[in-house]
Amino acid sequence: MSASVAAGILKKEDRVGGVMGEGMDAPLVARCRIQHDLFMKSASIIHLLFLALALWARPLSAAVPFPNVLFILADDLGYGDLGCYGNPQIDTPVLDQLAREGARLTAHYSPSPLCSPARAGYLTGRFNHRTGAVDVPSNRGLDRIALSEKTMGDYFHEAGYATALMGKWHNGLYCRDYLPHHRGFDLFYGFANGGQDYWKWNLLRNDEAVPHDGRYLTDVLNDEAVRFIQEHKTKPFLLFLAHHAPHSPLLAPEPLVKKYRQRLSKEVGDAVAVTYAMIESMDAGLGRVFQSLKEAGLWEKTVIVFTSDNGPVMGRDPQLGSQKRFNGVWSGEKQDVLEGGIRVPCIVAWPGTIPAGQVVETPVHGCDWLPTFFALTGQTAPQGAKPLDGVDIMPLLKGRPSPELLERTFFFQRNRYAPVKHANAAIRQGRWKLYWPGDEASLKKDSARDNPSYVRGITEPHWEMPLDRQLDAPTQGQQPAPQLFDIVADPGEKKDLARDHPDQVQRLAAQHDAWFSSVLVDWQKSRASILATDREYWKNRPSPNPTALFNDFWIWKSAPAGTDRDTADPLKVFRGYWSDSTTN
Ligand SMILES: [Ca+2]
Repeated sequence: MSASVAAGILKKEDRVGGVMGEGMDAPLVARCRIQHDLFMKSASIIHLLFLALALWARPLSAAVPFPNVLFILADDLGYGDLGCYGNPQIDTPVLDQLAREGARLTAHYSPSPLCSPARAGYLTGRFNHRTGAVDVPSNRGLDRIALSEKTMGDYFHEAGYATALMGKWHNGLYCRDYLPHHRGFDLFYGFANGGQDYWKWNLLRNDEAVPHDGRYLTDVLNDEAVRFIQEHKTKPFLLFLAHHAPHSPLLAPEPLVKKYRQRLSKEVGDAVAVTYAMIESMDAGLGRVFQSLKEAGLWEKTVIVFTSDNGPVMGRDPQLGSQKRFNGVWSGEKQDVLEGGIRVPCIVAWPGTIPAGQVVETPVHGCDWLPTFFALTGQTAPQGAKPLDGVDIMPLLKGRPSPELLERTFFFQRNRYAPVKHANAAIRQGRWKLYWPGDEASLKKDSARDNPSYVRGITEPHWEMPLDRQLDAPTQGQQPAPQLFDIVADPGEKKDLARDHPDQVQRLAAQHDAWFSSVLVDWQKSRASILATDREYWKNRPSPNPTALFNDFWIWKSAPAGTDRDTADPLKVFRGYWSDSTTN
């Protein structure tokens, strides 16, 4: 999408205008008419007739003036991981049914192929670079959304909604000001880092530690969602349910694992069996969440979106082996801006308002959800809110595709640490996609320096440490030539057409470069803001003792062979990890 589109997303006509979608059944037509026509300034006789019919067919929902929002985000769940997206081996009956009752999107793009930046896009409705979140290392602050940004929580809190974020955050760990309950969410029930043990989890309920109690993490989050819904039967709410499944560590209830071990061939292996068990477990729990909406009388008063932050991991799990599995026709996986990394399942349901059984092929971007949801409130954006990069797509979901949406321009770029223009970058416009592969230098991970921030959080209670203020300069090896794909004729991105269409290459490259320059300026501002707030945060707090923190830390397993844990200095073993934070 272009910057010019961005500014106008909350126009009233976008959310209330409308023509009848063809192929809709009579009750749905009536309900859509209620939504549209109530706001019409002048109604024709035909309109009035339709309105009368609609009112006769179904009374208006007077108790809840605008709908609840339930946004469900899975973690590392790929396009091919649900039955309704063609997976022949997995059982996901609840989400398959949700798709039958709503819309199944076949060209839904996550803002980024990686956890933190993808979430930043979903949460702010802005390209992730602008927010500061471009990578995952919490110890470097690269996962953070700058405090100058407004989140979905801020928008809905100020609109009078009850707001909650449950599950994985991964958009700021070390400075408490960056946690969800300081970012517009009344309730944070989850974990702030990128990974968590599914049995020995350690959660936060706002500032209170919640120790594990024997339940499976996925069940814990669904239980909490049910509780939240039961407590908010009369007040509109935004519930951002960020499931950790099926992200590693790969752990699932044994009976389900056993079922998939028996179902899958030996060649597929245990890692996939466990992954599918994790997904089915989530699916079953979501069935309980949906049932609680029905029992509370909120089923037709709640917009539900289910999607994922990025594509599947297809590498090797250290214990369970290959994670390679079905992912539709797409190339690439998590971290890639090839379709397999960014095109993720997305089901949208609002029973009675969004026509059931739709398959939406128009490209949709993860930044669209905030403007789409918020337009339903009829409120103005919070003070200090910045222009959004997404647009309100509710008209599309109600059955009104538009040429403008079909031709929108989407941008993706993801490398390690500081953003590099032509590293793992892509622009899609209509049927064309221009793609720059990532090179080894810009994608290389400094594991010794980065891993402790993830690994520690998996098994340990939450902990604080200063931000690593050092950031390596952008690195890129030989700049790869861009490849051009006709994404409609060649969805698997196999045939490079760059030589046949140099004009398209030049045109799209120019648009990408202009976009990158724009978001890079915003990233630099956000980065400076994040460093400044961190410096202020730690000014009057004691620095943690690194030796104590690293004592008995299982990241020692990744130390070089021959390292004596009892005598080695962790600061030297994990060189650079603490950076200048220990001397400031
Ligand atoms: Ca993820």
